[in-house]
Amino acid sequence: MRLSRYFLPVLKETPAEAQIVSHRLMLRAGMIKQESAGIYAWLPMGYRVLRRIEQIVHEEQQRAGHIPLLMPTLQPADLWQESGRYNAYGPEMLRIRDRHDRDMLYGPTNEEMITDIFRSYVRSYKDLPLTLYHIQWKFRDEIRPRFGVMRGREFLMKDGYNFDLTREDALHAYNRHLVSYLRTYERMGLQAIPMRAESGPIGGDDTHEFLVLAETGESEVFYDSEITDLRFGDREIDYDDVAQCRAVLEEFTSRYARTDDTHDAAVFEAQVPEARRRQARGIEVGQIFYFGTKYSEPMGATVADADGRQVPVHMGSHGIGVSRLLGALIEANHDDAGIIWPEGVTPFHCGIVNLKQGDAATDAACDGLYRGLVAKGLEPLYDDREERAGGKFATMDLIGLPWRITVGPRGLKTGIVELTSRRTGESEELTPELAVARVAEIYAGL
Ligand code: 5CA
Repeated sequence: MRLSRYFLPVLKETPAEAQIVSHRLMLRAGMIKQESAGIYAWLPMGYRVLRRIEQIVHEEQQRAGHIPLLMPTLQPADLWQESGRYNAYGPEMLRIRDRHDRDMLYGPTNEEMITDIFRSYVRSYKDLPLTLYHIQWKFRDEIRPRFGVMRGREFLMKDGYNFDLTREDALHAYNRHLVSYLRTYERMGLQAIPMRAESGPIGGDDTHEFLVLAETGESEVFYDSEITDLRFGDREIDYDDVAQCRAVLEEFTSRYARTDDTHDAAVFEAQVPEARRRQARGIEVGQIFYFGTKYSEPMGATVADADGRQVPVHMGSHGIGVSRLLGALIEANHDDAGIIWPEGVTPFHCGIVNLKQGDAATDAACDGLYRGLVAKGLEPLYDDREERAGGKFATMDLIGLPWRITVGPRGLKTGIVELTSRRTGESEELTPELAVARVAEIYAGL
């Protein structure tokens, strides 16, 4: 993409309404525009990152054997009356009446609808296990939408639902989700710690939230500092292997880590030596639930078991805050000059800065770099505007591409360009061919 032809409305001033750094940077970097409290338009740069995050979520869900579908944003109220949540959900639910006076709602989550889909088609235990998921916009009329996409009213969520014959099978699905989430967040360059939590309006007894530690986080958390040393890494996992998935759950959840809803000071003190006790704040980027037959029983989602008896299926639901992740990623990756995207989610792989636009040699070298990067399957952003070098650097730093190649007449005289890491600020002088090869190598494993 050439910046002169792109739509990147960066702001010079710091927007006064934004209280936290990720919100400020998303507005300044031209990623989002507020249309109403807690409702945002995703401008091209923000939309690119959103799509990248979605892509990682899709890949990791499907790797775990979960099947994508797409349910609508608008739902009939009838389904929620069956589960008893239509009245229980309260003012967070946006209720709508259509022209035929039918009660509808903008879905805050999809347990009822997926249960309805399941009961419409599935009859036998032989069709289990089954996990269906989608990535779809949700609406919750939050009393205090704030911090930009972090607590929106309209937000993008991945929500997945497992259907199993027994409690044990459903607990395996729970563990499988936990493993897939660890992989998902790590691929984005984030550490998200599973913590014991409250289930709230979704229901059920077993639930973990995934928290990214950050001072601006809305949740108060208590944990054993040893937990921050755990990494899933690139270990192989067989998602059908019950013992293997359970072992990962045990490894990541045996140490004390709880949100304030479930925190118990006495247990904390008994289990964790004082030097390892931590109290901090975190951003909740996902939550997994096991709730058994809470929806399948009232809604009649049953299957015939091996003896021909009709039994309600055991279910759980599992969410990832896809749009909130942009905020969490920026909270965890920025400096005074702007965003620092991890390679896994960056909107463009590499920036190209032409220090002397209109100079035949620098223009030709930039075009060559651009073609070279594209030939390697990468997406560069070429700043080809007639602007001062300082302005170009400031824009690149603000939007946070992890790598930048700078091309100027002085370097070109000796056949050299400069490759700079946004994170460390370190530069290397290389030939254009080697610079392309280096950038391609960096992204090769991602
Ligand atoms: N049905 C279940 C799981 S599929 C569910 O709705 N879970 S949830 O309520 O925990 O939401 C899942 C994730 O969505 C949360 O962990 C959080 O990351 C994100 N989320 C929830 N509310 C908002 C909001 N108002 N703005 C942005 N993200 C949100």
